[in-house]
Amino acid sequence: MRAPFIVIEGLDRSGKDTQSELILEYVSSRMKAKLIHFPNRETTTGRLINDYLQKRVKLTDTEIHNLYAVNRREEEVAMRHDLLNGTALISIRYAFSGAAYSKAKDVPELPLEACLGPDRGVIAPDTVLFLTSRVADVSARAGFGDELYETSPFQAKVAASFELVKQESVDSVRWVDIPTGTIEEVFESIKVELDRMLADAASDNLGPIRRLWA
Ligand code: NYM
Repeated sequence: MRAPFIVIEGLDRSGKDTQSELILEYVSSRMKAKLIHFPNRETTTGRLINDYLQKRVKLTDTEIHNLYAVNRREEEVAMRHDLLNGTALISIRYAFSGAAYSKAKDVPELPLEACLGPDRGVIAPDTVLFLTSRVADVSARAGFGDELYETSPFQAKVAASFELVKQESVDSVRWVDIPTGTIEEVFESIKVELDRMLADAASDNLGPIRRLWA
């Protein structure tokens, strides 16, 4: 049985970590499941990304954009293996963040096509759960501002670019905008999607692994 691949996306401090733990617990009660997170800060590329985000090293916008994409490609073999061997994957962020954050920088060298380019053909998730949120709410959360990109004007641009990325994605993935609410309310909306996916997985209806934006 091919296992489902679920991506959770949203602005910084939008609740992805909290919801992904609930998703992991729920999915794990039905099948093997793993939580992954991009950027994976444990690898060589991830350590460099971490230094960039912590403002310890400077990289050009194109360099960091490509580095994020390489950081995802590094996991592809392991991800494919898990999905084909019945382990569901829940990923906090994926190529959608990759394109949205770089597009939000609004620099001439990164038009939308260049933002999507390095991730074309990566493993497509079955569903993208996009946590909608208001910039005013995320910017009021604890820790906001610690890393590069965590400013209200930039997050507003990221929200707008996620809309563009969504338009590019709806043909190849199921994109679900999750309305804001309490932790429990948000998870209730997510659970509807999980139930649908788990039912598809159980009846072997997920189909073969697809490629994103390809
Ligand atoms: N980010 C994340 C990108 O700019 N491009 C990407 O491809 C990915 C995966 O990294 N502000 C940004 C979004 C976040 C930052 O992510 C670190 P997190 O989930 O806060 O560790």
